[in-house]
Amino acid sequence: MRRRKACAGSTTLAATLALLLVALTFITVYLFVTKKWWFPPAITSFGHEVDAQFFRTLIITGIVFVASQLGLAYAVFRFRDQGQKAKYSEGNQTMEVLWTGATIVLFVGLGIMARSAWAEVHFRPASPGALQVEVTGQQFAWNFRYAGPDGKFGRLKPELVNASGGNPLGLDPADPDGKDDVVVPVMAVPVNREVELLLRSQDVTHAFFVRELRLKQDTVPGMLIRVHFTATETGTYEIPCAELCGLGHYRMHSTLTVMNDADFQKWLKEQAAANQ
Ligand SMILES: [Cu+2]
Repeated sequence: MRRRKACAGSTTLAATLALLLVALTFITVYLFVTKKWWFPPAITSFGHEVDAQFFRTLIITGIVFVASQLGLAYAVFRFRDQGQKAKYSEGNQTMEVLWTGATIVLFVGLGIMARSAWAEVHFRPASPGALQVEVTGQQFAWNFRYAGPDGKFGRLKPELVNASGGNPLGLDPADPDGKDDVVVPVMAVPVNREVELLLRSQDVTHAFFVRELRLKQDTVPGMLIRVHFTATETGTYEIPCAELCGLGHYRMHSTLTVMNDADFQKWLKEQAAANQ
């Protein structure tokens, strides 16, 4: 039986493909190392922990990515068509056990390292002195409610919801606790003070997201979800809705302004006056 001759074309093709893989690998690494497109700086201690976790994950997956892409480039060239017969391989059980074991160790290890940051936001309740802000998502707007000087949120009645009539949350005028509640379409919080968000939705699932807080939490109809944070930098940050919630989803966003305490008290008083 005559063997097929090696053809020069396959060497050129394999070398080109291998070089392309090497080039793509280095371009990708370059983009990450130079931080060409990157997150805005975090403004909470939780945010710094998230970034540290992201960095750990990036280093580990980055090493695996580079090694596997270079390995693939090597294999593409080394095992190119040279007229040889394909060989059947049973695989290598030791290697399979090794890389499955390594993957388990890496994933479980990363999970263990992140657990305190996760627990900090989701399992530890906010401290008693935290400022409470109720956040309500609806198609396609955010509304924020502050309890006012009495520190108590008034009762809401779904049948009283009337956005065009100035009562987007359905505040019950008969409840004295709600008299001083302040409802606004933008959010402000004092810097360096813990803030507890009470997340609600009036219709479908939305998601409260502020990149600089590194905080993203769904708002779910029928549920009251609590998260908390302490912002350490003043500034204005965007609050987009991060859950595809309908045709107007793209325009559902608001702003979070972190201000010093005096400015915040003044802002809250102005909003209260405008609410009357
Ligand atoms: Cu939404």
